[in-house]
Amino acid sequence: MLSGASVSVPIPGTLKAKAWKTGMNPSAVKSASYTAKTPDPDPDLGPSVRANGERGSVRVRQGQTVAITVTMAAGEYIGINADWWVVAIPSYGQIWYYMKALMEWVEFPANDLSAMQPALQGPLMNVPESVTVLPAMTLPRGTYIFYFAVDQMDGILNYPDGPMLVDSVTVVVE
Ligand SMILES: [Ca+2]
Repeated sequence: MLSGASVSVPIPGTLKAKAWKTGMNPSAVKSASYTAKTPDPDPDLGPSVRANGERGSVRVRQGQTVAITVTMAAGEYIGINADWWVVAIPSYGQIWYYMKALMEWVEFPANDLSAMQPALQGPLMNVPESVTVLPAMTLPRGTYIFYFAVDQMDGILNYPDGPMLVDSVTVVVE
């Protein structure tokens, strides 16, 4: 992730992220606490996820639709093989969701990160035009966090040890 960025993660603790390049040693570990939801300081690098076109935190009233889109700016990581992850975590219940393929969501038991599969496996590339991962739909009242992340291509989520580039958007349905 980006130095100095704060992100929301479902598990309390410290998120560690390392930059990586093929054939190079990982860079120094960068740690960030994520109690505060501050905007990404460099929105032009890495994955970005938006709700109704907005980053960070979005509020809608019940009955209003929510659409989730993603973009990617690969920057210096372009061409590096990666797992691409899209995950939705509701604040209620015991079911979370990951995107298995474009707009194909699969539910899994909350907190069981090993149950997830990447949405895509392949080299990091620039995706400047928004790609819809959740078409506009109404959601039950509650809070939802949508994550878009990339990490080393090994089929598993490299959390919490990284390296990982991640962005999230929080949706509050009132
Ligand atoms: Ca991985």
